[in-house]
Amino acid sequence: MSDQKATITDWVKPGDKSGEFKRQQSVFRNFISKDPNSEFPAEKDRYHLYVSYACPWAHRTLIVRKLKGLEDIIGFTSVHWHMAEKGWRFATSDEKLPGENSTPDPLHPDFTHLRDLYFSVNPDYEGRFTVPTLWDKKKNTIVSNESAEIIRMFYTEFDDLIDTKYKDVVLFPESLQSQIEETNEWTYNDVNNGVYKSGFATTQQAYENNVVTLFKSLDRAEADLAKSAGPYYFGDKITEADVRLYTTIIRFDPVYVQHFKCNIRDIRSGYPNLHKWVRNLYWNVPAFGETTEFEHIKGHYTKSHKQINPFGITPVGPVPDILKLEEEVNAVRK
Ligand SMILES: N[C@@H](CCC(=O)N[C@@H](CS)C(=O)NCC(=O)O)C(=O)O
Repeated sequence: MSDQKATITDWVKPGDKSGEFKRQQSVFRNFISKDPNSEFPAEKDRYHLYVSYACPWAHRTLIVRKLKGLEDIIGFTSVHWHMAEKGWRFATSDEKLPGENSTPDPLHPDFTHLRDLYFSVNPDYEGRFTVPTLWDKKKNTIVSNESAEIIRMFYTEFDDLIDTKYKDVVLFPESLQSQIEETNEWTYNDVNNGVYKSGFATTQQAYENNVVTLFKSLDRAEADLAKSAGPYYFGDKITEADVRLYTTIIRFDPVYVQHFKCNIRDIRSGYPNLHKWVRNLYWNVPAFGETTEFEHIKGHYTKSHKQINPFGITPVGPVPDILKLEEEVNAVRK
């Protein structure tokens, strides 16, 4: 045990000799339900989602909210992209940030930081103040701060309140559930979290172990996409596998390649199938493209992680953040 006290920006625990970043478990794990007698029943305008456009976990929830047509049912606020000693903060009323709803907290005008929300529920809260946070306006409490579970609630529990066309959006179809779960296992550990484990490592060994595993799993995703019978991970319908992989791949070239040293290859010149897949989602599916805010993404990582980038200089490239559908980098152009 170390007697050094960890602060919010210590990504590897002080005294941990492995140099490995270990992500904490989320603390609030309640579920919204269709059942009107449940503790958190699905209702219009009862729940509010706090996100950061920068954060890949929160990004999942924004994508699913739109895919399922929940825009009028669940409101949201994005925090400012800059995270400092007190964690995420809300934008102030004089700040103009790109992206819908990057505003002060509309529900608690005196809250300056996301942590205020957590402390209002539990003044002794000792966990991390993470996005996404799903808030219940009736009970004034946090329903969940675990994106993997929030998206699953959105898949089904509001189905009685939405149009048939959105009810028919099935992101976790029974016939694919075991394959999706199996894919989640390695995309979560090696890819979604793998970029963080590479970038936050404080020893050469921890970095190399994680970055090599990350690229092996990207190779696997590339091979799977080559075999897919349609434009999406499992054929011609979007599923959870697309949502979960997208939020890392869209950040890969603009941020992870240089900031987290994930540079064995990049997506645009090294992974033709992933590149085609991610561009199709970004340019052709509004739930993906319209929830992607590169200014938040680039600003957040490069200016918040001072151990990695002490001067907070944001690299200009790559230009552009994402290529158009038919464009290719020189190395790939035929
Ligand atoms: N398991 C959580 C992870 C969420 C998470 O780690 N979010 C990051 C932003 S990308 C965060 O808010 N970090 C703040 C902190 O750890 O202090 C989920 O998937 O919802």
